[in-house]
Amino acid sequence: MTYVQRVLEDLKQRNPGEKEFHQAATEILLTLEPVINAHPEYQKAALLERFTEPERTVLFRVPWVDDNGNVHVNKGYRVQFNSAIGPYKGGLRFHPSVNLSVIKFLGLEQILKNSLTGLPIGGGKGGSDFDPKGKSDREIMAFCQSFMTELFRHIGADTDVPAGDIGVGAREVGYLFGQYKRIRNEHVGVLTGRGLSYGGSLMRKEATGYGLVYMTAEAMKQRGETFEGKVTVISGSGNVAIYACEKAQELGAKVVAMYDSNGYIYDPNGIKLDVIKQIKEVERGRIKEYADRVAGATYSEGCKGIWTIPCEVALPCATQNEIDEESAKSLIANGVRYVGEGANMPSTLEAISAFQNANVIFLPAKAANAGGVATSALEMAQSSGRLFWSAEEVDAKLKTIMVNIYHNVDKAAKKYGYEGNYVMGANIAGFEKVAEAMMAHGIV
Ligand code: NDP
Ligand code: 2IT
Repeated sequence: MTYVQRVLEDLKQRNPGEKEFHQAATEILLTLEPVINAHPEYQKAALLERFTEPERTVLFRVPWVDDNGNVHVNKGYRVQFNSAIGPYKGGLRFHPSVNLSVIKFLGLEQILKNSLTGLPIGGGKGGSDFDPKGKSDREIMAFCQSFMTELFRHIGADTDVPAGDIGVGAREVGYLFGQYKRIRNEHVGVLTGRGLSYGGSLMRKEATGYGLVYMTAEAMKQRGETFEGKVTVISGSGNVAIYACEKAQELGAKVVAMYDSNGYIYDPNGIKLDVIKQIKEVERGRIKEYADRVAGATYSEGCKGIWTIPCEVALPCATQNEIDEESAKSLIANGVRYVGEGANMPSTLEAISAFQNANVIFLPAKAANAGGVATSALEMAQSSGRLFWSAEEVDAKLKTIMVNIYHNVDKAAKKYGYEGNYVMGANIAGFEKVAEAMMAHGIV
């Protein structure tokens, strides 16, 4: 058994039942063999054992009172995974499916993603099993205030800087920031994704979706292609999906389908994004309503069917494991050529293999969705400098970062003899910097 295989087996035994964490660790560790073989000193320093064990895991109780006076208790999490190259950085997810395994998989991915951005940010992730759906604004505020009343003691602008993720957007970040500021009496860049009136950055809202499309467009450019006229399917209809759709459409793509957790809409004439924004951003409604408002569009219950729609480009932007092997095979049979992951770990290990075996250009999440956290790091830079950059300036930096990540990943894959394997390229390119910093710090 190799060193990498042994670390993976030990990780599975020592973290029993954490299936999402096992999945992310498997995807990452097995691709690192070539780097590990080139650096025997890593094994001596137990580098992988340390890399896969969070530096700190905070678990806490979050009690809150609903509008009828009933008391609820949720679980709160913050996993401070790795601070070798910068303060812990990563989002907060509020969704009933959140558990320690989910937060650890997201945290592990975040370490390498943040490294790929080229900016000084370590990896962390947090959240709660709280379900924001159907809650009033006051209930959301009560929950966020209670969550921050514990979290504040663990974070800080130079320590750990959370942001949004599923279920945490501008409204939640606002309530979380308000409570942090009240408790600490400090107006600092302790959260990103803040509103523009209190230290946020222009383009942060758009950054993940735009960044995903910038990278996919760069992969197309290298092959003499563009988005123009390409039929595209985007899953989800939240922050990442909406702005991926906006930029893809701007570049000429024909986006024909999107979904929420209840079902998908198909619009052969091309999605009308203003209608999606009205339903999702303004009304916080269900995507089903799109089919009632737009002639020629249809709604189908359930999510999986979206992957049976023929398309050249698929951009999964909802959640983990939304594309399994069967869905991947259906996409391949229907002619998909580019898959860009906007969500974190949206493809199962089997789906990734299917795409790679079929020579689909597969851009893995930690590279393709890094635009969000990269722009968060730009927000941190603006906060520290007490500056405010224009939208054009931030967008230009975001584009440069995404194009650079693509080429760094491409080069890393080629360097180790795996041309076109962007999963290997992203893991290796992200890991090299973190490994170097961890070695420099000694056994800590
Ligand atoms: P949002 O909460 O804004 O949107 C999430 C979308 O995904 C909604 O349409 C939601 O549907 C759908 N969804 C969530 N869970 C499920 C599920 N189990 N099955 C089907 N659909 C589901 O989140 P974001 O857009 O911010 O995040 C989407 C993905 O992108 C996540 O994987 C996140 O980790 C990743 N990501 C986000 C970044 C960011 O900057 N926000 C940065 C990088 C990655 P419904 O409303 O019905 O729940
Ligand atoms: O998964 C992610 O990269 C995010 N949810 C964004 C994290 C951030 O700190 O902006």
